[in-house]
Amino acid sequence: MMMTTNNKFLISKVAARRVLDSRGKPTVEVDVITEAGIVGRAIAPSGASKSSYEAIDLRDRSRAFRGFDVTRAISNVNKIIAPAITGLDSRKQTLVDRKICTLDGTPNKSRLGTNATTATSIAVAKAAANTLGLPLYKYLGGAGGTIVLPVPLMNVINGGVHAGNELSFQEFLIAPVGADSFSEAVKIGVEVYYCLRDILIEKYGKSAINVGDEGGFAPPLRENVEALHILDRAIKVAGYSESDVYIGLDVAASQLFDKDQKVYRVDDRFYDSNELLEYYYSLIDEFNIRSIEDPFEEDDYRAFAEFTNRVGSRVLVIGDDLYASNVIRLIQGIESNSTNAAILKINQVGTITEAIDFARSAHRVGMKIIVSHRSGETEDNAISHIAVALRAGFIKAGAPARGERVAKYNELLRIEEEEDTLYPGALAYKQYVYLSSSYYNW
Ligand code: 2PG
Ligand code: MG
Repeated sequence: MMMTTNNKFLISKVAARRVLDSRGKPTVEVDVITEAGIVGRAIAPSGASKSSYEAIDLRDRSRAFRGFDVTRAISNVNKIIAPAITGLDSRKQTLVDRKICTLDGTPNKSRLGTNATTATSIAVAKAAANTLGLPLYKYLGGAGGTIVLPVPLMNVINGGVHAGNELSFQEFLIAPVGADSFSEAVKIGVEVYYCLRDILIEKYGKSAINVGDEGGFAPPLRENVEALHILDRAIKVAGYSESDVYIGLDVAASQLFDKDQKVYRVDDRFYDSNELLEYYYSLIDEFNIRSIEDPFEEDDYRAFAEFTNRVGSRVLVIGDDLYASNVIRLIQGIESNSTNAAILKINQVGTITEAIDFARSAHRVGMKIIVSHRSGETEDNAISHIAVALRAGFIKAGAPARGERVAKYNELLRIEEEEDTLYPGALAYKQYVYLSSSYYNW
């Protein structure tokens, strides 16, 4: 006998549209509406320094928007995904995501496009959360227990492919760990950002405070060390010590790697991976660097492992392009002890379920997870909720400036108003501290 169901959580409509991201590029926004008439809306971000192993962001390659239009991805949502998930229970995230993966049928979402699948997957989660009347972080993270707010890794000096300057490292970040709360961490981050601004103007003039894609300054510097000295000074001038503010780097080394010559071009010099290791050791000796993301190109698990073995007790060695939020690549990293931390970007893999599987697998072996934005972002603040839901302890969301970046930090300030919140500060960096011993809702 057929059961009739009157379930307000059933997906009644899925609709995609073209909106713009922070670089003015088209991207996919998806609305998922439940039978209750409640909407979940999400927008796909997009990267510039991408891993070869990440899911494919589908672009039209037509003349419109100079090849960046997303009409194919939009039509994939409206014509392929929508009919397949309409009628499913929005709370069954795993089922919905599995369906999307099956429809795509490729290992890297190259048929439907990760822009189509990511926006849909997140919109489904939001629709279920909104229908339940819960904030997304509670819905995904399970009710009850202390809310762990993440340490913000704020990218205050931009280089690499995110800026029009000569700096080879892509990101120079600050982590305000010596705060008692997330809001105090934001205050510290902003104060350092202001001081950095003043120092840059004083040293190089007003053009030095033009900003890059992630809201950090993009000064006309050529040497990474120079940027680190300035950052160090800004932290001190703002009145903070080494235990208050840690420094982080995202080298994005795949961008600096010459595959034929097997060398990295850094500050106009060439390094093989052993020389690069030595270079990093000297930087870590001189500066208060506590995290380095992608210090080597995306296939060099061995160099990552050697680096982690040597500095891992003091520094987070983070795999971003290395793993591309992909569990298969993560397993290889775990087996070779390549890193002690990993970046999580949902659109690198294409659905929330796969992203959470990745985070769980990393947490299970004591690897830290840093939930991350992309350089092309929007007002969507889902990653703030996901960082809290996962008890990740870290979020990387750009400078404390520019609307699409502060949208993430502002949402965390709102979440902080809940009772029983914890800001882990330096504890988040400690090995063997599991902020993530939480459970998930499905
Ligand atoms: C990174 C990211 C975000 P993109 O490399 O970590 O900062 O950059 O989104 O361009 O890949
Ligand atoms: Mg990176």
